[in-house]
Amino acid sequence: MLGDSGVGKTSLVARLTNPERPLNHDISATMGIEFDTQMLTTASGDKVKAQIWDTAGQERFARVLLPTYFRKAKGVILVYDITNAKSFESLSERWMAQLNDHASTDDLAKLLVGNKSDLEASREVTKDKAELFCQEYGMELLETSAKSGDNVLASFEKLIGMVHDKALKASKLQQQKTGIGAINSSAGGAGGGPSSTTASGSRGDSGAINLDAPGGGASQGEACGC
Ligand code: G3D
Ligand code: MG
Repeated sequence: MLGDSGVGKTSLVARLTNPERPLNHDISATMGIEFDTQMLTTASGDKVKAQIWDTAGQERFARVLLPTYFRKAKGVILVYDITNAKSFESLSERWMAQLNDHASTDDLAKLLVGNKSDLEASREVTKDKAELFCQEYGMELLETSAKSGDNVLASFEKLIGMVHDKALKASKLQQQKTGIGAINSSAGGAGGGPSSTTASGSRGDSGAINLDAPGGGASQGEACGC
């Protein structure tokens, strides 16, 4: 999950993983990076265990921590707030630049999400403008509301579907080369990554990296996320 502070990244993940939990729960500002796992179903009916990394927008965390995760990520949801033009501008000025610098963008599935669609009266970013951005960067757009729940599940399922398709294609290629099939595209990632296509795993595992713990970031950095 990438995007400026306050656009609703944490609320979107919370709505997905705990649909019954109200918006203003006790996760004020995300510190560094936190993760949740969630079983999701692709359009083709496959079950995928997604590991979702929720980033904090603060500059000092972004500079130090994010590059490690960008390199491991299989997919990214870029979030802006439809009532905040600045948060949309940050996508091209900041977040896309960071992604291009640090992520293996060819392999990365990307989805643009305009959040807070329930606040239509305060809209500052038109859908047309967002569609243009999507055309430029080759991604799709969904408008969501973490408050009402509108399109939240659809967004995560869309991204995970793209990640899953890429993993299957890579697996088929691998199979052609070696004669052995392996769907898991997260080789080297401890515990599997967001593209892990196993149907096992529990819902709701979650954790937070202790930024003060020596080596904490490095060990968690072995997992990958979106
Ligand atoms: P972030 O993780 O991107 O920093 P948060 O953003 O999830 O912490 O959300 C920032 C604020 O926006 C929160 O309000 C949250 O309740 C609100 N918010 C998130 N999504 C929506 C939405 O879809 N609609 C509306 N109306 N509000 C939303 P507070 O008041 O706690 O700062
Ligand atoms: Mg947050």
